[in-house]
Amino acid sequence: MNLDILKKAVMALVATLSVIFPAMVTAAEYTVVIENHVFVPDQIEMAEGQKHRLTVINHDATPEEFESYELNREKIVAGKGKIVIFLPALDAGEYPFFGEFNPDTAQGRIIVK
Ligand SMILES: [Cu+2]
Repeated sequence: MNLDILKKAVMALVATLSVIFPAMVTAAEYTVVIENHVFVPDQIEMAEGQKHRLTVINHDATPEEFESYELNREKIVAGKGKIVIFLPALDAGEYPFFGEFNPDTAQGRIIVK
């Protein structure tokens, strides 16, 4: 199989997948790390009118809970664990989130523009 045919086959596959799994293909990807009970970064900028996939990686040995009233999300991330939060297209604005187990230090916000 020459490279051109392979390239066309891959493009056709991606086009097919984008029809079957639109969220997988079009969601913008973000990562936030929990370290010493603090979110790094503590501000995440997201674009308006687009779905989002936020990976939360916990470097601490203790569990944390990613929580946001504004985003209507609440999910435990185990010590040294990882979770993925799927978010729909959001209106412009600020969406605070916090770590429910360490709310004094674990504070952050998503800023949608
Ligand atoms: Cu909670």
